[in-house]
Amino acid sequence: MPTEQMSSANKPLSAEGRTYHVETKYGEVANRIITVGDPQRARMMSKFLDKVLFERSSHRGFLTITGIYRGLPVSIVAIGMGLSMMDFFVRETRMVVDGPLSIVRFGSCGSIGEAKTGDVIVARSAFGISRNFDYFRTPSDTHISDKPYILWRASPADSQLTECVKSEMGKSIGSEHVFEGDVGNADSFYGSQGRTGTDFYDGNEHLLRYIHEVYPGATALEMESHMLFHLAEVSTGANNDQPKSIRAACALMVFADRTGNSFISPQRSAQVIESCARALFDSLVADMPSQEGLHPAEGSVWANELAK
Ligand code: R1P
Ligand code: URA
Repeated sequence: MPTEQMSSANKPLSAEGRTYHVETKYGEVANRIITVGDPQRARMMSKFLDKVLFERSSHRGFLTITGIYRGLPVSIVAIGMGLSMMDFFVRETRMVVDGPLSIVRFGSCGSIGEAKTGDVIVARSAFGISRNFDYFRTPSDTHISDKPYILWRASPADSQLTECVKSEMGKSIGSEHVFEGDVGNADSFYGSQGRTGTDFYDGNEHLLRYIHEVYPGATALEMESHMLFHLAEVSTGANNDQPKSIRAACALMVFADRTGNSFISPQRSAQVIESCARALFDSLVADMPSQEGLHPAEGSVWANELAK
């Protein structure tokens, strides 16, 4: 068990030891995690757990569900949308779980490659796409870049976890529906994903072409994966002496076909979630098949289950 946790400005915790935004504490979150954007997706996926042991909705919109899948503790965390929510989730979850964390993001995306709506894209790496605010000043100020959007260098997905996700996903929905590629993590659904309109000046008419020039393997656009992979890349061990205590992968359902200009129906997206749920849990179990040495059975919501 962890030593007594103190609340501070650096690390605000409730009297019960819950983190400030996600509102979980030691023993409530498993080392194997599926993270999604939409809480409804999290609830749909929780039906595939053998047993649900814990559920909490935080005042900031995070939903954590922990249960048992094939005899092992697994959590599903719905985080909402965007880079900051991923940052809150990864950092605050790291605060309350000891040992290695395997995190698979199961999100939605727009395809800028061959994948069509209903297909799944597994991320090889993820890069950031940020709006260059200074470019839009009058007169424009180009001290960071003379382009309206900044493309950050890619962070890799964990190769072992990604192989597990790809293989389980292929078994479940057919390998012809599983694509692999680099994912662009934009800071907006609109401007920095190259969606055009007349309400705002976004300077993004050539953005998709620029993305393909810089990242020829770019296949998907979404809003969280680069932050997840980046934090995994800079994660440190329990005593700050073992790098990369977090390993991460990402599977994205194609909701928008940006080439064919179509969007998935709610019925079809529900079907895709149902078809992928088991594959995602199975990939976490294949990646981390035993509970030996993992963070505490004692005092955790799964303690009694594992003792059976
Ligand atoms: C935008 O509609 C949201 O969908 C994608 C984007 O990353 C963004 O969060 O992912 P989720 O479906 O997981 O939320
Ligand atoms: N999510 C995104 O961020 N972009 C899309 O086009 C679809 C889902």
